[in-house]
Amino acid sequence: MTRVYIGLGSNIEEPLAQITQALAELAQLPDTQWLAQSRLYRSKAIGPVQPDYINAVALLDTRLTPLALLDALQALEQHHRRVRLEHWGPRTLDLDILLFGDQVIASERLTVPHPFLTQRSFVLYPLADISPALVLPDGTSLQQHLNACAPEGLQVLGD
Ligand code: A4P
Ligand code: MG
Repeated sequence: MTRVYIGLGSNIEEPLAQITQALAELAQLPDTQWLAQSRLYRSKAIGPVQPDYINAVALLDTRLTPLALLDALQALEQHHRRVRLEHWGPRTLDLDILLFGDQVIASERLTVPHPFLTQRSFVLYPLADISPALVLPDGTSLQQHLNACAPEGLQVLGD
């Protein structure tokens, strides 16, 4: 089993419902065990002008290979009728593999750790909810990236 962190994001068509449903669906993936989820966050969009996002991170234990997991996540995105219009543009559901154990992957379909992980507060803060002592495959700590990334435009839902 490998521990994987999945980043979830949605900013159109009832984002809160999209994320809540996607978290339940992740718990149902084959050969996969649900471990934990972060709080839910509202975040200012990075990229073109578009509505705020709801973001969260889930931690799973899986026997799937990285590509099989990516296939499963893309099937879930399709199920949420995601339409790809514009790079970094609005989406009903975006599921990113943030970390796959300690693996470093650079293939055509997959870059792991996710290339923008260390620069995005809407990924770093939810990760810290689950695993504050996390160390990335390159040996850097989550805490040092948090220290360099203010939680600007980031709000815990319910606060
Ligand atoms: N791919 C490569 N590596 C990965 C990975 N680690 N996880 C490939 C998942 N997919 C990965 O993705 C394009 C291709 O990336 C996939 O086919 C897969 O093979 P996509 O989601 O279809 O394309 P995209 O939307 O153009 O890019 P991407 O990478 O999803 O964008 P990001 O970086 O996820 O940014 N602002 C806020 N506040 N919150 C957000 O969640 N999200 C984005 C999207 C922009 N701004 C945001 C947010
Ligand atoms: Mg994506």
